[in-house]
Formats: sequence, structure tokens, C-alpha cells
Amino acid sequence: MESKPINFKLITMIKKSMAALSMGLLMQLGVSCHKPIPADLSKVSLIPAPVELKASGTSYFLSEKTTIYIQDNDDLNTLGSLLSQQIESLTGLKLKVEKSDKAPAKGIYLAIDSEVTMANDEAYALTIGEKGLELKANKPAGIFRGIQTIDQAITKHEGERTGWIVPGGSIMDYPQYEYRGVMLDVSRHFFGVEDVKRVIDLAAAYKINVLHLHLTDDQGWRIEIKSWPELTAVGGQTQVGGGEGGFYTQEQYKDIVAYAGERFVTVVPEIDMPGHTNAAVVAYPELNGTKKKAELYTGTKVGFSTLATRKEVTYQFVDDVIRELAAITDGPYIHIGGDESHVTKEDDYVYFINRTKDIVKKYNKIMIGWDEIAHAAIDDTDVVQYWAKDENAVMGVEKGAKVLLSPSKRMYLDMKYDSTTHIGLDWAALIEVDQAYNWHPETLVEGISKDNILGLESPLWTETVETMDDIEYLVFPRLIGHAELGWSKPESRNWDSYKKRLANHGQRLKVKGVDFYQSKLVPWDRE
Ligand code: TNX
Repeated sequence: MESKPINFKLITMIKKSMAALSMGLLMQLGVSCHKPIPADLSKVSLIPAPVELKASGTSYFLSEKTTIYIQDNDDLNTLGSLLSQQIESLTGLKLKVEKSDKAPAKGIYLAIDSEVTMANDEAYALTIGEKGLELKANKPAGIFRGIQTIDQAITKHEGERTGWIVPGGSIMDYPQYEYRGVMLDVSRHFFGVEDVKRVIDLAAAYKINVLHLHLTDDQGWRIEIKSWPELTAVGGQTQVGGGEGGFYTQEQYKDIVAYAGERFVTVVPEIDMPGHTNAAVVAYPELNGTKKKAELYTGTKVGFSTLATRKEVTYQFVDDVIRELAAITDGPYIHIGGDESHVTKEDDYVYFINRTKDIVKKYNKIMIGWDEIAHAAIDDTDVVQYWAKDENAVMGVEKGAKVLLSPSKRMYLDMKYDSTTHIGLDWAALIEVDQAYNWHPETLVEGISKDNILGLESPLWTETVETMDDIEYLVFPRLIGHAELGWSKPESRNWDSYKKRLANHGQRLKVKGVDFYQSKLVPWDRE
């Protein structure tokens, strides 16, 4: 059968007259009908920059009547309320959440759609029209990432119709790297569950998806291990400077893991071994691999402690710790430290890492270690976290391992911004906001290309960090730049665009009460 050519003109005419008709009808009924407020989605300061964005020039107006519709699905249930909470804390509008198995005529719609894959579990597609907003993803993780984009796109509009709008258009987005982390050292100074949750929230807003907890070090053991109770009873008592320290019970740790999980953040627990173990060997002297009697330590030196790597009791200890930790950790990784074991002999160090690796495997987890572990018999099932030495990272790659990038000169959040920063260290570098942002992960180390890189992680060591304000000051805004390096395509990243977008996030950070560093290099919005 021959199909007739479609008469587009006619269709447009019909559409126009129908629109005019319904407008007239609505006006007669006394229903207010507003023209959409013009707005430009491409001018919105999104961080990380999305892969593809098309602006339509119009916008969607949020009102207290806006409803969030979700498909009938447990994950979406939580996500619907999360979006509602996020919108409320930004705008004060309380939006209700309702179930719907098909796209509604107006309002916000969250839906799982197997077509939105882009070969990535965090991919999402967002469409913003005059009548509503549709967010689709193949997996709930994608919906969560998309919600963060919606949050950032919500803009205050002042004019005849003052309120909150979302500029119209469409976004298609997915990350460059699957691992985009932040690390918090809770050993040098201990931080409680509420502080950790705040770090998760602030980081997840920028699509960070891993929280690495540095749970043990010379100054304190911070995770309850039921089969070795003195680790926390003795080893958790103090911290740098002599404060009282603390630790997480396994219940509290599970609470952190669950909270992170709801935000699609994976917790990576680290037990730093065989060095950085003073707190453990004070609690259990039979584990001590040095000749000196160990005492609780509240200073900031590194490299003076080691486990007894040739004693069987040490491997019973490692097995128990990893077994208990693996059982309460949802994510695939366990970090075994492995850095700065200056008083462990090289062959003892290699022997220890090799045996520990087998234990991590036995509990079905992937081992991550600082770059020194490249000297051991690692392979393509392990991850090397590059912080100091190029040759270690390259050796790791040659053995087949993936690399997690944490170059200290660019990514160490405990480094001072400049010489006047009141907290922080400076042994690796002074890291201003541009220094943190303006580099390329894929060309950082010769011999390491994008395929070898698992992702990026920004570590915050806490020798000089005592309060939540201190955390916020060093983490923000540098982590936001790292978040873009891990998510956005190289061609959509550049310092001039980034610093302007970052400037527009100052107000958002203030609304959240974040005590961030107001670098002079960023043209902050002076509101
Ligand atoms: C080096 S980075 C360390 C930590 C310190 C940090 C201070 C790494 C694997 N080890 O023990 O806290 O420097 O910046």
C-alpha cells in the first residue's frame, strides 16, 4: 500500500488551533495558564559537565502542586522520596510522591528503562519539557545520578512569576570512570557516624560513588572486630593530639554502608598493614614485628610499626579481621594498605602481601593496596592505588592490575591550598583549586592509559583535621574538580569554563552550610 505524504503544515495548524482552544477554555474556567518562562539549559552550571546537552529555550515551573511519579519499584520508592527531600531543602517546596506505571501528562516522572544503557550502569537520560520532567535509566544508580543533575539545574527565577524553574531540554549522560572516590582518614582523628554521612551526602551531590574509610593506623583502630576485642578497647582509645578517639561498632559501620548504599556510594574499608599498625600491636603485643615495646601513639610520624610477618598468629589475625569486615561490607573491595612499611624487610613485606591477598580472595573480595604492593605477586584481579611512585604504578599495570589514581601532588586533600592555609600539610605540594583540576588522568603517568585506570580517588588524611569544618574546608571545592575529572569527557573539561561553573556553586554550598575555601582564582558569585 502506498502511504500518503504527511501534511505537516496541516498538523501544525490543527495543533495550534487546539492549543488556542484549550487556552481559551481554561481562561474561561478561570484557570491560570502561564507561558513557559524562557531559560537556557546550556547556561546552567552543571558539575560534572554532562556528556550531551540540548537546550530548548523554555522551562518547567516547579510549584507545590508538582507531583513526583515513580514506577512501582522499591528502589524508585526511596529515590522518589530522596528527590522530594532534595527539592525541599533547596526550594522549600514539599512535593508528593505517587506511583504511576506510565508517563503522566504533567509533573516529574522517574522510570527504569532498559533502553537507556549506554553500556553503563550509571547512565541516565533526562528530558525537561514545559509540562514536566522525565528521568530514565537502566539502573537505579543512573536515576540517582540524574537526580543530582536535576538538583543542580533547579534555578531561582525572579520576575512576574517568581519561583523555581528547571530550564528545558535534554541531557544524556554517563561517567568516564567507574570508580570516583573520596577517602576519609578516621584513624588520625576519629569522626562519628553523622559526620561520615554528611561527607557522603556532600560528595554524592557531585556524583562521587565511593567512600574509602581509612579505618586503622598507628594512632587508632576504628572498627569493632568481635574476635579480637582489644583492637578497639585498647587501640581505639586515643588519636593525634591525645584526644579520646573512638571507633565504629559493626552495627554503626553497617549503618554507614546502608546509608551510602541508598546514595549508590560503595564503602571501601581499609585495614592498613603490615606497617601503620601501632594501635593493633599495642592491643595484641604478639603481633608486633619490631623489638620495641609498643605504646599508644598520638604523634604524626609514619613508618615505625610493623606486624610480625613470619608468625602464623598474624595470619590468623588477618583472616579474622578480613572475614568479619567482608561480612559487613556490601561492595566488592577490601583495601589492605601496604604503604610506608619502612621497618618491614622487603622480602617479609612481599611475603605478607602475597598471603594477605589470598585471604582477601578467600572472602570473595577484590584487593586494593597503595602503590608499594606492586612489588608483590599481584595480578589482574588486584588494584594498585597510585599515590607516590610512577614506577610502582607502571609495575602494577605490567602485572595486569588496574590503577586507582590518587597522585599526591594533585589529589591529596590534606595538602594546603597555599602557604597561608591554616591547616593541612605541604610535603607533596601546595594544591590550589586550579592545580587540583587542571590535569589529565589519562596522560599523567607515561605507560598508563585510560584502559588501565579504574578511576580516581581524593584522599583526606587527618593529622591536622579535627572538626567537620576542617574537613569541609580542605575537601571543598577541590573534590568537586576531581569529580569532574572522573565523570566528564576530556573534551568538555577546561579550567576557564569550570571556574565559572564552580563560582555558581558557592551559593549552593553556603545553603548546605559548607565551610569551603573561597579561592581567589574563582569568580564567586557575590550574593
Ligand atoms: C602519606 S599516602 C601517607 C599517610 C599520611 C599522608 C599525609 C600514604 C599511602 N601514606 O600515612 O597520612 O602521607 O599526607
